[in-house]
Amino acid sequence: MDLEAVSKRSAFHAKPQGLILQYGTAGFRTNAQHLDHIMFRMGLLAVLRSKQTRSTIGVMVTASHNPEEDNGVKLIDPLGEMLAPSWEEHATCLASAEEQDMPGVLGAIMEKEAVDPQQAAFVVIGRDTRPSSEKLSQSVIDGVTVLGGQFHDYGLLTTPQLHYMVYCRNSGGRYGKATIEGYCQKLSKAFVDLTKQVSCSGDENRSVKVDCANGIGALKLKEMAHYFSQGLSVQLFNDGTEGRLNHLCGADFVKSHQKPPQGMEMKSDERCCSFDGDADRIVYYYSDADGHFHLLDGDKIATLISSFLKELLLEIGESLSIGVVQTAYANGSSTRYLEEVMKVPVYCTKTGVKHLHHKAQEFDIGVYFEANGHGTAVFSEAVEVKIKRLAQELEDEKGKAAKMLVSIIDLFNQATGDAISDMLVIEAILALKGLTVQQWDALYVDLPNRQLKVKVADRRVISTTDAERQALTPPGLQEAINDLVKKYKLARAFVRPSGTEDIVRVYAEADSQESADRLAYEVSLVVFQLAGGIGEKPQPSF
Ligand code: 16G
Ligand code: MG
Repeated sequence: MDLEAVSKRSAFHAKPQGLILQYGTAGFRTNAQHLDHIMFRMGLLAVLRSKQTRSTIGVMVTASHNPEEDNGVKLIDPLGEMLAPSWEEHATCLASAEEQDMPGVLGAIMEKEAVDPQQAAFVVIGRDTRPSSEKLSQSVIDGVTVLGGQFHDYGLLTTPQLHYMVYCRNSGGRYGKATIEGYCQKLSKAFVDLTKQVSCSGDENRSVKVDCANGIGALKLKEMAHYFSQGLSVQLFNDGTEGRLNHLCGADFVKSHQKPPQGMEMKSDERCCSFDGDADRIVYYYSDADGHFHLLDGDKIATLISSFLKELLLEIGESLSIGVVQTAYANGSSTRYLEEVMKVPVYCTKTGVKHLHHKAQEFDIGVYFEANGHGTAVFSEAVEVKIKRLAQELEDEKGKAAKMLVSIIDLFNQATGDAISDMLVIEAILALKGLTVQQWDALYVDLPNRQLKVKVADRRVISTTDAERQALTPPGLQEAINDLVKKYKLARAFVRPSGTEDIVRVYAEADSQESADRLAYEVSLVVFQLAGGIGEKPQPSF
């Protein structure tokens, strides 16, 4: 490998001196102006990872739900999973190295990871619709080619579609064809097969309104719509023809403001959903006859999906284990419902899809969702084989249930959460069970909750344990939170440093909105006091 050529080429993508960025929860993310060198270097790193694993690696250029002027990049590992943690560290080192030190850092990673320079490398690249994404993905390609890697540029893709492509390419075609047609055909065939089972007396009027956050989801849903045009009518809003990406719309906006996006024509009781900017998150909602807004977040989605899967398993009569994985942000009512009413084991992990994904893989069937709408269900390979066999062998109702499970396995993007495939699974389940969005919502009532942000000088002073539910440092903080929580009914609160923004996040829930708001405010005050708050003191907003 010609490190001198790398060095020369790198000069065209020079790192601004002193700029240090971290590979965070979901890769690098910041204002697009600061990312050119990062992109080039991630192209280099993807080649090394590809050589080491002898597999195709993905590089996705996106900043998900962040504002349009931001961008970001993340690497996708061979099975369509997030990059392994030890390589996240390499990514941070490589990205932070000053220009003259960069080739040395590259060499050190190769040595540490025993990368064979002679091994071939293949990298696939995708990007979202941000104005900056095309140029930045060219910088990734520049990095790949200077190290002699081969590549395929898919151009515009949702993040989950690139995960799917990577998984397909590394599983010898078993998972599907690594093309957009392959993706559309796989999902639409499974959706059509599944919804064939809907009895005619069910809800005939199957249509859903989708807020696409003015992002890539709109383009990809348009490409797909004709594949399932008969089964479901999908009406797109915020499709990118006018508004700005993620501006006052999208899943993150709807979830955090608990109100409908701009640009969506909502009539009472109509089923609506929002994707985020790269289409890996989805939340549902409707507005009732009195004009009240009702949000069905990732927790409600996990409940719907896991209860349906449990019913199918009961029908088939196979004792397969099913588990639900959540984070500390899961609404307390959802956890209680899953454990006490549905009798499904529930586990809590740290925030970030990779943590949930790994835990979910411990079960025969693992359903994981973050409250923000990011999730999927994963089936172990052995379970998939077994269910496919049962679908052929079993007859009558048992056979029907096994066939439905096969379709669900095909519908879920098992590599990662995927708003398109989640939407199709949800729409199919609602149709099969004849449920309206109101009936689904009524499974349990969310506890009122509030999230706040606090600015501190260094958010690393806060460390947590117990899946982020308890603060270890600074001293006294957890005790102070415990004392505040005791003042309210059905209350819970926790704080954690954000992995994507330079702030500390506060979460509180309680029996009333007023109590949740008060508790969140009081917790932000103790964070400000004990964890080095900067700027203006938190103010009550109630
Ligand atoms: C990233 C994560 C998401 C998590 C969020 C938390 C992935 C693909 N995405 O967007 O799962 O909920 O970060 O952000 O892992 P925070 O650390 O700023 O709260
Ligand atoms: Mg996203």
